[in-house]
Amino acid sequence: MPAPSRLAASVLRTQRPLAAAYLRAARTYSTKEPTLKERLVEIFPAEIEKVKKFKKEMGSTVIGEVKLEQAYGGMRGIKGLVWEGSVLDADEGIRFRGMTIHEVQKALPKAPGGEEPLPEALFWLLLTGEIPTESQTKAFSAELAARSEVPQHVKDLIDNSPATLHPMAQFSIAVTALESESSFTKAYEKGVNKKDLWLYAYEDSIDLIAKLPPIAARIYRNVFKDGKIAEVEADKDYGYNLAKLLGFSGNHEFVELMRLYLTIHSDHEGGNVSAHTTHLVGSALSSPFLSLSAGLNGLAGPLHGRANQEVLEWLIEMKKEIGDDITPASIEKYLWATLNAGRVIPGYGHAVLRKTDPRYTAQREFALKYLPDYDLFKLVSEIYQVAPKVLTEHGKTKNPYPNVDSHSGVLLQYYGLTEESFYTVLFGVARALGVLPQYIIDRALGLPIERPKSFSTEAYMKLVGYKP
Ligand code: HAX
Repeated sequence: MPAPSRLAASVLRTQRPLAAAYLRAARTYSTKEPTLKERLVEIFPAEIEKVKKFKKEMGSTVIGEVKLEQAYGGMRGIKGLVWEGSVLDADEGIRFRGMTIHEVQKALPKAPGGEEPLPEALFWLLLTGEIPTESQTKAFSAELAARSEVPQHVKDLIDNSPATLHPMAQFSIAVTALESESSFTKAYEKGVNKKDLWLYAYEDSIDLIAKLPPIAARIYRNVFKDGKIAEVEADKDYGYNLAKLLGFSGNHEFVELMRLYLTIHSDHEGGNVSAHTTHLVGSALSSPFLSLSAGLNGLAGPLHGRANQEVLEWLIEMKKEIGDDITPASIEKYLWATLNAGRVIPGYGHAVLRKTDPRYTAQREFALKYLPDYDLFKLVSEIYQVAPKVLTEHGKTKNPYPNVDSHSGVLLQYYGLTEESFYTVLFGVARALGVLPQYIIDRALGLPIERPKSFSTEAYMKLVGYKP
């Protein structure tokens, strides 16, 4: 077994006896290079110091102003969160640790024979700011596979859920029930030093991520198939195993789609409902299991992650309505009918973005490569030509362009994953890879419980000197 680096070893010896036990376990999967946990032990002390110094020297600097309308407007644009993994630019889209989606697609390690990035490598990048080597990624994939066993009581909960219970509700229940495994909660109950909490946050987060594919697949196989689930392969990557467990083993293109899908759906800075909720609930020192399940409940909303299901249902309705007469004029008519019925065009608009979502573009490029002639893809492409104009004329939405959810369902349909009420569960698996790195960082930085200030309308009126 290779030894941990000298710095990691000394930190472990002097500060964190508990970490040594974890490190031994992690080394089982290790290569000659440091494991993810070893890197964190090396990186975090300097990061913590950096933030401490920054806060001390610049803490009283004013970073923005808040208008009354923002209090009533979903707090849009208020700078009040710290999120290390990604930053969203209104025009350019998401950057993961400073890298665009294209750069990430190029730079992250791939599976043998694969061209898409490995999502577990993205998790590493989001957490550390570093790109893991191929062998580090391989060791990390193996660690996730090794930790994937789901406790029997969680399996029973899923198996006993009625097929009529939405897959996202089943998913959230299962993740909540994993709380029984939480080393974080147990450590807290034993009175662990606050400085050590991140170690338990890390362990829980890795366990949780590892168990998501079998949990998601169990829900899918129970609700839509024969309830039988394949085994995780110990030497395969995360996306491969997810595809296999869902029942798409041997379909290389679908495996590639899962790798891309999980990567691009992972993180979208900290203010979106699922990320913010996970972060908020975590600030009360609820475990990663309880925090992520809260975030998943937010993701299940139709204005957020469930939009991918809504898009598919809306496309199917549209196809029924307009039949083979797919022309710009017939699409425009259908778009107006949706808007005039007081509904939103699902998959269009965004709270921050003001251009086409690069996650939409990444999926479009995948479709152009593998399924350029698929009729639903062509329909999505036709809508893309018409919807921005219609939404602009409609005059309400600040962003008339498509978001991530506009495209994902079509790709899944093509490969035979046709049950759209399952789509948000896949989004949830991906979102865990984005929000749990921040959960771990939050505990390492010792961030306090979140508590913004609220006022009643009466109190706001008084505050701004308004007399009705
Ligand atoms: N179709 C019709 N109207 C839309 C619209 C759309 N796609 N997008 C926004 N609008 C409307 C809003 O409902 C709002 O109307 P009211 O003034 O009557 O309330 C108005 O335009 C201004 O909204 P906005 O400031 O442009 O957008 P918000 O920041 O309030 O909301 C949403 C952002 C994504 C929720 C919104 O664009 C929407 O509802 N889109 C459709 C649902 C969707 O695709 N959601 C997924 C978004 C991506 C994501 O989070 N994925 O998980």
